[in-house]
Amino acid sequence: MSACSALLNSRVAGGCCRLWRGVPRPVVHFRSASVAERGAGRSDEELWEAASYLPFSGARIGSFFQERPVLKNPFLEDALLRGYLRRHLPQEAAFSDLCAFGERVSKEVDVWGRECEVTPPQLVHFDPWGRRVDHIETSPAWKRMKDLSAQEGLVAIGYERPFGEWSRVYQMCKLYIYSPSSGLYTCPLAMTDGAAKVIQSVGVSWPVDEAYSRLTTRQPERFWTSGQWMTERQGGSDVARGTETVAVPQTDGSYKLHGFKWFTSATDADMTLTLARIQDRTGATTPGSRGLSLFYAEVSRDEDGLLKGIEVQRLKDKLGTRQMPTAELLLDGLPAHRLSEVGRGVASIANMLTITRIHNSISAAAAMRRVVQLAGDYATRRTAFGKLLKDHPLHMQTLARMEVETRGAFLLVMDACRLLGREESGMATQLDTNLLRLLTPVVKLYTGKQAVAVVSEGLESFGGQGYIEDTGLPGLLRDAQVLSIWEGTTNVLSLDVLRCVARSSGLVLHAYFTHTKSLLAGASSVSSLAPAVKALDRALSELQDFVQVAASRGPAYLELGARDLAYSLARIYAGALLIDHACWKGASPSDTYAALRWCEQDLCPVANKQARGCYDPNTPALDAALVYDRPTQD
Ligand code: MFK
Repeated sequence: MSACSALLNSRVAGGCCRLWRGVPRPVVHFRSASVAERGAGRSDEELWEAASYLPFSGARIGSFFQERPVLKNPFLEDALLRGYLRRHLPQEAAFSDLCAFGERVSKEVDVWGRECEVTPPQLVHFDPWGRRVDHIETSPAWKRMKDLSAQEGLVAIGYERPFGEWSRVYQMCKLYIYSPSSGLYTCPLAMTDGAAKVIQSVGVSWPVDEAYSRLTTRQPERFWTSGQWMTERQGGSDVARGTETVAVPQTDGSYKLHGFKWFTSATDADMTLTLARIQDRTGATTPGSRGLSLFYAEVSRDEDGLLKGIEVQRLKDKLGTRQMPTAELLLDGLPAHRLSEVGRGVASIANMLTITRIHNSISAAAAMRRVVQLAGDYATRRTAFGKLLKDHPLHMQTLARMEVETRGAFLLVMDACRLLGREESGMATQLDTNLLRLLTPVVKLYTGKQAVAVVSEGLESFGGQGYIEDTGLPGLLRDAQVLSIWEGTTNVLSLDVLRCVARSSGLVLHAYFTHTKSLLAGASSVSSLAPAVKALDRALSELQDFVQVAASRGPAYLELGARDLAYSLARIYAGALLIDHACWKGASPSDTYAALRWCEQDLCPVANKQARGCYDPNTPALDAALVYDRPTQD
């Protein structure tokens, strides 16, 4: 008997009858009764009437509706975040602010974030009378995000420094709570923070004193955001060779910029920092990095409402980050001021890159945290195979693995924030400074990759609903994908790691080994952590061996190992941070468990791959042959 006829029979047998007598029958496509069913004594008529009790029809859609995952206060829900702050920043003011902000994010701001997603920005090129206007229209929610960012001090805190060396940690904790609900407003905030940092480093004086005060204000009506226009048509990684924009000196000492910026994020900014090559009297420029200088420009309109020196060519059609306007810009005489010494553009904008890369890492850890929180909540609501998801051990194992990744990412990025805060408050030792230089690219590249993997796994934990656009879940994955791309791709940052090792003559690695060992020192007597400490000790010595061997080989060898080296640095350092946190007197059993689980993975892939000859001289040719392997002609 088919499932359908079984259902019919049970209904009819149960005698629970509400017949369609006297009303037109609904149009139901129902197969004719089989001989066996007729034999069971039911006429076609009876079967037809029974069909009307099917719970699904034009009038009824069934009574079961899956409960949605609920976003609760992301501060109160986050045991590691609260534990970390209790340990390092036990200030009532910080706690109550983060708690109140978390409440606001879950109750109010998250809805705005969704509004930003469903109301993406539009470019209006012309007014109704044909005049060019180049207006980027953003949603009301996007504008509310700007006001909120000022009021909550999301940039300002980094400059007010209310908690001394821990101010950056406090600021970034706020951004961590905010990021997945921000409708990507964290992107303009990252660049705004970076611009304020650059201005501070070159000196807060005319012509950027007003800009600095606006970037760091808490007054919404004064608050400015900044762009970071670095990418041109030739690409965004090799900035030194790819920048064609020229700066034409003016008699008053200012410049006019002419060029084409190919990928400008959050283009509704009030100002920007950008790179260009200064033309001499003959129109010649200096090629390469030495030819680049850093410029400050305001985005403003003339009395006719036209953008001064800028044409917005078009908005980008992106996989994600659709909430935010990203544009191609023609700079056609944009008035600008030089901020760096001539030819020191890249070095000067590097301060901005440090800040934006840390913001990027915060967004990555926050995306992981958000999907883990939602998936955990959903597991308490959805039943499958007779029990809630939370009671399925395999499901909980998957969520626990995501949680371990999230904890590692959180501690990695918080440590970079801790070091940044120490540097900015004048507390940093040389070791701190060296460690920050090394960790910034490592943390950014590692968390960017983790975020994509964890968020993707998180979507799967919702089953098909994770793939449904208006649940808001797919947007998390789309927005995570950019985190490993912008602000330096994984490989570009891996090479940055090599470069900072070489430029510091290995001092950044010395700082790394010294600090990692000091993190482990307190754990040697903690028996519950012994397997993790042992694994980490072994990985550390493997890493040291790799560094020694690699130093005696050529640059090609190091380049091939660069990505695995960066991953090893990240995994070992995160393991040490998890162990260190688990040793804290306020730590929970889950802190210990997370450290143990983290340290079960391959902590030093660069050593394992080296042992398998992955960086040997014949490898590049074999890799290329594999990539371009094509069918041979028969
Ligand atoms: C939610 C988060 C949102 C985040 C905001 C997203 C907004 C998206 C906007 C963008 O995507 S903007 C584009 C971002 N672009 C990049 O991140 C560029 C990626 N490429 C690199 O990072 C290259 O490594 C780099 C352009 C820096 C290479 O340029 P060069 O000129 O070949 O660098 P070089 O010669 O190694 O260094 C020049 C100087 O800069 C040196 O100083 P010195 O001359 O004093 O020695 C370097 O030490 C310094 N430098 C380079 N990278 C540095 C650095 N200093 C500190 N930190 C660094 N990372």
